[in-house]
Amino acid sequence: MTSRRCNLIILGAPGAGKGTQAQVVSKQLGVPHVDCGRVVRSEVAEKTEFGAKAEGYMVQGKLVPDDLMIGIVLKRLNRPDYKDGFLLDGFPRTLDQAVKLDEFLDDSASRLDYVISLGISEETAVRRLSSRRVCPVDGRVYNLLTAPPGNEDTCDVCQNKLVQRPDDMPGTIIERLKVYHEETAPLIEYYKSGDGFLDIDGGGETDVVSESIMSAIRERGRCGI
Ligand code: G5P
Ligand code: MG
Repeated sequence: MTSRRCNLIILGAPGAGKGTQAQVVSKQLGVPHVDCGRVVRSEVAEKTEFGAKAEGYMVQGKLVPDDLMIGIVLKRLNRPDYKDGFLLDGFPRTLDQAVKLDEFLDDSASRLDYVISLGISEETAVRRLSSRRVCPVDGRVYNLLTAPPGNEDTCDVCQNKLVQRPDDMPGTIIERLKVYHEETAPLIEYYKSGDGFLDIDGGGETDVVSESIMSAIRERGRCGI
């Protein structure tokens, strides 16, 4: 049984900035980032058995069933690269997933050090997702309005043509926000009485939001900073 040094989750609606902010926090704390949406997209692209089962849910903006998702995420967290901790982006998203994560942490004599909850308005979510573009090769995320690539529609790093995620089409964005409110938003209640709960306004400029998160973490002083 190993006790992990630092475990975090980041919660928020589609477009709240989970992936963007998780990268900053992961780098600052030296904790690996698990982007659960990216895990699902890779499995779909690689045509694995999991990917074949998950694809239909994802393209419709629905959640992948709990049993599938819990299995794949917990299996990953058992890998040696997560032995010192993790930053989970996009898990848990249902009460059942949260309970299973708690059991997993109990079994390894660990706990959640921080729950970062990013709040944004629905209007901001729709605007951000409609203007998001991603690199299909390295997964880098851009925004046509606020974080555009240097050169038209290509990735700054690998020069591949940027694409729009299939679930960033207008009808699917609305469905994802509905699913978020019904299934994931109740987790705020589940976590908010814990002393590692960080209620962050995610609606500002990217750097301002990053600083709000990092200063809240520095204030509590866990995870070695
Ligand atoms: P995903 O991929 O986890 P969502 O819907 O939870 O999908 P998404 O869309 O990835 O979340 P995000 O990560 O919160 O959004 O946002 P982001 O990509 O960082 O930023 C969005 C845009 O805003 C970008 O253009 C960025 O530049 C800009 N931006 C970011 N931060 C800021 C900021 O602070 N300020 C400003 N001004 N701009 C910013 O999951 C996909 C699917 O996988 C399945 C489901 O089907 C799901 O729909 N799935 C699961 N199913 C069941 N259970 C789970 N646990 C699952 N996990 C994934
Ligand atoms: Mg994301």
